[in-house]
Amino acid sequence: MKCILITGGAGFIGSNFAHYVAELHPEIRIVILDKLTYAGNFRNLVDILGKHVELVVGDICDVPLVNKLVHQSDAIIHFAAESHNDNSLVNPWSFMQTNIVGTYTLIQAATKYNKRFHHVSTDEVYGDLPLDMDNEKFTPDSQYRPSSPYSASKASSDMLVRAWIRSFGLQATISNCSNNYGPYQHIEKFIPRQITNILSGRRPKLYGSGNNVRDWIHVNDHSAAIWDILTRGRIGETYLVGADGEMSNKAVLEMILKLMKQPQNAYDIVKDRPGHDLRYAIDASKIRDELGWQPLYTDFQSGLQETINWYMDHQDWWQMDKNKVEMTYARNNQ
Ligand code: NAD
Ligand code: TDX
Repeated sequence: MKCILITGGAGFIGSNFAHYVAELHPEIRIVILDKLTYAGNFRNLVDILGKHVELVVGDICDVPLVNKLVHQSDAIIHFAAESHNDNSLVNPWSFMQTNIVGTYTLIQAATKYNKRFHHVSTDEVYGDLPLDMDNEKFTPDSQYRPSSPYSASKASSDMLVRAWIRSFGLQATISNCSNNYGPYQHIEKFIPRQITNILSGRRPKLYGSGNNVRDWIHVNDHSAAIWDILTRGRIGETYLVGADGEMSNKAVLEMILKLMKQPQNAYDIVKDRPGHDLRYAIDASKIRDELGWQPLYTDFQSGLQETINWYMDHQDWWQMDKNKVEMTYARNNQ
């Protein structure tokens, strides 16, 4: 591959992936297509932009622009999305537009120019699992049962990619990953919200009982998995990505409080998310067995400490958004 197109590369996971490829393969030209919505940040890329890495500010629903960029690339890695469940419950329209119409626009172009396509998706398409930790996990054969407008729009985009593979021979793979954490994650999301609440003198906010379980993976392990699938995955296949990182929200919050030297009960319980998924858990044996991928960040506590340090060291990155994000949550009693 001489040139890759990364959609959504100014967001959390896309920018981490761009850094990952730029470091590993400086010979590859990287073009990033990003609309720079509230979630995209030009500053996530400043240290790699230059001769080999270019940012094009634009919309994945813009057919002429997408056709031109796809035509020039050898492969497309598609991250761009509206990604926050809570926002999708208030205003679902942009989720339908970007996640469904945007993916459609990209796969039409990738089919037209016969380009390799990797679709980045989420474990949330499978709905949720019972809370019992020893219970079943999601596998590539799990039924699609999305619960929120966000996960329904991501499930729709997966279905489009699958149909284009079968009907038009699109050279595509799909990955469904669990909850990511690490640097550059928007402060609307659970872990950075709590860290920046503490750093700005606010109390952390836990939805409902706090018993809901998420399966955490460090964003660098996700980047490595996507690279392995892109370069060695079987066309037409779906790979589930997860690092056996199941923890309840309450346990994660208590770990953040401990690492930041706060009392264990220094948080507020707030209104629960409507339709709140109980538990996600990934069986990643397919990517482990077939591609030899394995997570390197196996100690969640030290990954979390590194992440806390990043938000402490990059207060200028998040501080200007903090009041606005918290005002939006406050309007929703969260
Ligand atoms: P994010 O919200 O941080 O970033 C999304 C990026 O897409 C932003 O830079 C934004 O500007 C851009 N974008 C939005 N609409 C666009 C449009 N119409 N055209 C061009 N660019 C647009 O999201 P993230 O957390 O980095 O997630 C990236 C992808 O990974 C998403 O597809 C998401 O569904 C998937 N995913 C996320 C997680 C997670 O834990 N965050 C887990 C599994 C899968
Ligand atoms: O303040 C909060 N308090 C709280 O208890 C917030 C923001 C969240 N929560 C809970 C809700 C969830 O159970 O924490 C958990 C994680 O919440 P989010 O960070 O909003 O993530 P989630 O809804 O699990 O979805 C994430 O993982 C899958 C990403 O945002 C999605 O893009 C990805 O597909």
